[in-house]
Amino acid sequence: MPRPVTIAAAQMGPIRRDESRPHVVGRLLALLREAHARGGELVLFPECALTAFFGHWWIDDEAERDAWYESEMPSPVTQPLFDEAARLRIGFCLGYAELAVEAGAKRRFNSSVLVGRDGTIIGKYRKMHLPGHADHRPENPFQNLEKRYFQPGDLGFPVWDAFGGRVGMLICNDRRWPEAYRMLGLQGVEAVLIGYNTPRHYPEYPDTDRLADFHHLLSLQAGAYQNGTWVIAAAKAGIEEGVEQIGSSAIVAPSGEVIARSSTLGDELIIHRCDLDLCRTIKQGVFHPRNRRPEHYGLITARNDE
Ligand code: CDV
Repeated sequence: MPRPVTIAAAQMGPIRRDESRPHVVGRLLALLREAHARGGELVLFPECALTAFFGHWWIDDEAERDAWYESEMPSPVTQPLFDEAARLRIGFCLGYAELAVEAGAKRRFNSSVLVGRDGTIIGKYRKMHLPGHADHRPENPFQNLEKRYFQPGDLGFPVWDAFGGRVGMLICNDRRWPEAYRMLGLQGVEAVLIGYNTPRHYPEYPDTDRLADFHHLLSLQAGAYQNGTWVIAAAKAGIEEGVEQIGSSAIVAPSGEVIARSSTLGDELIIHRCDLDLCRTIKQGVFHPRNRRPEHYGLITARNDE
């Protein structure tokens, strides 16, 4: 029995450093409405979708830094997105920088929420794999300060029964790690939603610059096929405050085939009617659990280096 759910990846072009959140929310609303007009039931927005990717520059002052995070979700600024989603009966996944106060201490995460068609939050994920560095590297053309600005996620790799199937979230760098998909795959995930900001240039290893789109798609396609799941990925693309970021937002089938791919570096919606039942062929076929040998995989969690 087919189990179709129409999912959109809402790629965004760059966000200016001085662009206000209400203006950005206006852009998200336009993409949400387009998704609805094209039959969408669930829309994926990028990682840290409400502002420019501030991890690319050094900020000394704590108050100035904190202004880049959201201390509530929804907030008065993001509430219109939740209200419109509920009115249109369309769900969404939104990435944002989260400032939480837990046990009296400030904690900062690179997070995303999954929101149902009634506009209420179904679940939250906090990015586990933080790339980059914590030290100041002013000699680089731009910095990647995720290790300074965020803590690793502490919510594990949850999945939720939603939109007629089983849904999980990853954020950007997570998509390069087989273990991240595996954690979701072992819980029967059928759709993995991934927002990202991926600079084309890797200051420390520029040899890989020419391969940025290839490695991105390779990671999505492998994750999809090896776990028998749909993978949907939405970029923040284009030249943002001098940093060139890849596009290639994509919808990948459980077969590993790219079914839809963005063709610009701006705000652009791609959409597909994803049959969740296609996951079964791959999960039960070549990757049937009886063929797994978890008793021999201990090294994966016991060791971190070669
Ligand atoms: N936001 C990210 O996690 N970006 C990384 C880059 C810095 C390598 C990525 O994996 O795309």
